[in-house]
Amino acid sequence: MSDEDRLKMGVQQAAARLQAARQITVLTGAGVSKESGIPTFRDALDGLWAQYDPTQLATPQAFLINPKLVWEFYEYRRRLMTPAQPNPGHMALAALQRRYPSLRVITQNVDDLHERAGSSDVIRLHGSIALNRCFYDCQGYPTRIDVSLLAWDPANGTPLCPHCGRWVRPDVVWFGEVLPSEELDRAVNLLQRTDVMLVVGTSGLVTPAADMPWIAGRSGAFIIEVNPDLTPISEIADLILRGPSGEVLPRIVEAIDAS
Ligand code: BV8
Repeated sequence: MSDEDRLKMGVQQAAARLQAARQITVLTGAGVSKESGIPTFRDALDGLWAQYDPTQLATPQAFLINPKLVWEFYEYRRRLMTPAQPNPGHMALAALQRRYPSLRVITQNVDDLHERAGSSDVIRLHGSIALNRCFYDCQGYPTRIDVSLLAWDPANGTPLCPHCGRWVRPDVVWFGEVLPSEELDRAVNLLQRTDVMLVVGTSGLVTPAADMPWIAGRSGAFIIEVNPDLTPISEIADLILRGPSGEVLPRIVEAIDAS
C-alpha cells in the first residue's frame, strides 16, 4: 500500500472516530504553526540565534544572567510571528470546533494563530509571547505590563516595570517554571473525559504537555497523531497520519463533510 493510500484510509478512519466522539481534545505543538512560517523548536533559527539553543534561553536563569539577550530573543520571535497568518491546519481545527462545540484545543504554542483562526476557549499551557509582565509580579500574579505605553530605550535591554522599576519579561512559561495551575487543571480534567484525542505537530519531548496523550489514553481515548515524523507519542497512537497538519487536517474535515 502506498503512503498516499495509507493516509487516505487513515483520514477516513479519523473522520469516523471524530464523528462518533463525545469529547474531542486536541493537543498542538510548534508543528501546527510551521506552515505559517514560524520555525519550530527543532528548526535551526537563523542569524545571531543560530548559535543558541532555545531551551537554554527560555529559562529564568538565562534571563537573570542576561536579561537583554533573552528579551531580544523574544523580540526576534515576536517579529517572526507578527506577519504569520493562520494556516489551513489552524482553520481546520476551528472548523472542527464549529461542528463539535465541546472540542477544545490545548496548545503548547505561544503564538495566537489558533485564536485568529477562530478556535475559542483555547487552553494555553505555556502563555502568550504577545504579553509581558513584571518579572517579580510585584502587584500579584500576573502583573501584566503593556510595554507600548512605556518610554524605554531597547538599546538598554528590557523595559522596566512601572510599579517597581525592575525587569519586564515575556508572559510565557519558561523551562523550570510551573505551568499556570488553572490551565493545567482544565487540561487534565478534559483529558480524563476525552474519547478521541488529536495530537498535532508536537515532538512530545516537553513535559507536562507531553504526558497528556498518556493521560487521555489511560482514560480510554483513541489517540490520533498528525505529524510528518514519528515521535515518542507515536508508540501509543492508535492511528498515525504521517503528513503536514496544513494538509492532513483539512482532509479530515472534508471527509467528515462528505459523509
Ligand atoms: C515544569 C514557552 C515543573 C516558552 C515552552 C530537568 C530539570 C528541570 C526541568 C526538567 C528537567 N527535565 C525535564 C524537565 C521538565 C521540563 C522539560 O520538559 N524539559 C525538556 C527540555 C526535557 N519542563 C518544564 O520545565 C516545564 N515545567 O515541568 O514544571 C518543574 C519545575 C522545576 C523543575 C522540574 C519540574 C515547563 C515547560 C514549558 C517550557 N516553555 N514554551 C517559549 O516558547 O519560549 S516549551 C516550548 O518547547 C514549546 O512551547 C513546546 O512545548 C516545546 C517544543 O515542543 P514542540 O511544540 O513539540 O515543538 P518541537 O519543535 O519540539 O517539535 C515540532 C514537531 O512538529 C516535530 O515533531 C515535527 O516533526 C513536527 N512538524 C514539523 N512540521 C510540521 C509538523 N507537524 C505538523 N505539521 C507540520 N507541517
